[in-house]
Amino acid sequence: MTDGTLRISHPTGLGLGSWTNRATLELRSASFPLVIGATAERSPANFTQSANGVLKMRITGSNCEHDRLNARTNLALAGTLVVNVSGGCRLNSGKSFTLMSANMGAGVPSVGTRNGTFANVVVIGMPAARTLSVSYTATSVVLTEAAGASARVLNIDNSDPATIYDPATDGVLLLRYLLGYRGLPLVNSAVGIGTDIRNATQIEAHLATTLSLLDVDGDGQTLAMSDGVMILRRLLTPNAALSDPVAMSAITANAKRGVRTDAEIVSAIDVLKPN
Ligand SMILES: [Ca+2]
Ligand SMILES: [Ca+2]
Repeated sequence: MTDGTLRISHPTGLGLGSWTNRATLELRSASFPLVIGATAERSPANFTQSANGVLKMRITGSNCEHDRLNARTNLALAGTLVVNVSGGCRLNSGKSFTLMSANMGAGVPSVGTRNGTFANVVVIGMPAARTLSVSYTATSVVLTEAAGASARVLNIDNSDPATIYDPATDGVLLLRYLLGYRGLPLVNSAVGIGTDIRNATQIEAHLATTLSLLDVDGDGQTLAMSDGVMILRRLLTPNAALSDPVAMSAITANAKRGVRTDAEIVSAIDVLKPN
């Protein structure tokens, strides 16, 4: 598969052989795992995702059921995994979810492994005070939910709550930094008020260490006129709902690069500004 989006809800909907995803594959089968290769077959059946592939899975409903993708032989992973938590699922008890498994075949060859990892994992719909992180075993991909907010990356000046995520300070600091300003020109008239406020050197260090997280459209670069502009727009419209496509598209208009959807980009921004 090389283009477009394929939504799939039948457990054997991809047939009996190997499958390579170079586009967008969206699972809709929380009741049954999507199986790559029937277990009774004896030839290898692998699932491969290339660097430009996007795999979308859900954790959904009041019981937090989740999509699964099982390969009879190998999983070879790259590209992007998008996990959407929705449908009344409340994650607050340290649950873990095995989203993908290799080596699920009973036939020969019976040894399959998981190889590679996703370059980007985007989680949409988590409460601000919880995190969902990905880990890998020799044969599987696991998401584990835990307490603890992600870091307040977008409180760039480390100001007090009144200006915690403020377009006129944090937003301006980010844009100036990405445009190359350092020292006094970086911080001039753009720092808020707080007991542990950062100076220019500390702001530069904070942004240098979090730069990859600020690549909110996931194209591999953190740029002023794409990531910086979209983050600034989100700081200006913090209450626009992820479910409002018009508002989401206003945030990303003429700025986004890469393959993420508008809501995925804004979700990636929101992760950086927990309450
Ligand atoms: Ca701030
Ligand atoms: Ca980017």
